Amino acid sequence: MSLDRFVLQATQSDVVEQIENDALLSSSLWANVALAGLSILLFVYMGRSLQSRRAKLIWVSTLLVPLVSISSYLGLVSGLTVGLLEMPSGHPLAGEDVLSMWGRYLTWTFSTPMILAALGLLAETDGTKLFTAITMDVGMCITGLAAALVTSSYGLRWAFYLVSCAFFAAVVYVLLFEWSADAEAAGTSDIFETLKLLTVVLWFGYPILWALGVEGFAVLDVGVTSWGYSGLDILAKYVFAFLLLRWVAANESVVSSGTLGGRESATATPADD
Ligand code: RET
Repeated sequence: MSLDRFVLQATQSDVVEQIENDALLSSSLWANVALAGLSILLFVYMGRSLQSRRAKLIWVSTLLVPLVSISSYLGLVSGLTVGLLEMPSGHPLAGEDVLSMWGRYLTWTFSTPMILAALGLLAETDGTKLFTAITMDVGMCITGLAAALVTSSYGLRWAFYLVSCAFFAAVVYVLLFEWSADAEAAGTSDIFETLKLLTVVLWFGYPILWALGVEGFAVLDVGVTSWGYSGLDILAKYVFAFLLLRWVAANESVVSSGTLGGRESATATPADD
């Protein structure tokens, strides 16, 4: 095995060269850097006049989504979080060095909990359900990362994939059944149901893409897989966050009436209400 496998710098230059030589792949990354940048500016602007704690918390959670995203995509275009992995026997590309964009799975650990926090706050759920959704989601991302990084055994890649799916099932359950009821009670049902549907449908696209892409059955090549994730990201992150923030900005009174609501400067006690 050549020495450059062990030297981070050399590996980074190698993979950056590969990315730059593939127009489809590099455009899938740079498009997201640009969109994440624009989203950050737009979201800062959209949340500028929010007053209540709950609305502000939803805003910060939402704003963190493109902030994490731009960091994630800069990690990919710089080669920092991309590597050449030799696939184990049994894999369709066994023995070949495959370009793995593993940084995606790592950074989902930070972006997806923000999406769930924003949705949970919108539904005015309780701490237990929020904790459950977020920890299960982190479990999903970390085991998804493990599935992508295991090079010793094809079977164990899929074992991690299945564990990740089990975590995912818990997240979907909370979203579909627990939070829907909470949102109903909180009076945010209309927007919650729209965002829930958008989230659940799009999130299912990720494991499907993983299975079809180079990490799994390798039916799709690296560029197509990467555009698949980038396209899903555009909808599941920026479009989702835009719809949520637009609603919160226009309906702050509904949001601020919840348990975490109330103006920051408010001195009123519950008895005054
Ligand atoms: C993996 C592979 C293993 C099985 C499962 C997965 C699910 C990933 C999901 C990702 C969602 C990402 C989002 C990112 C936004 O920043 C890890 C692909 C179930 C649901 C919304």
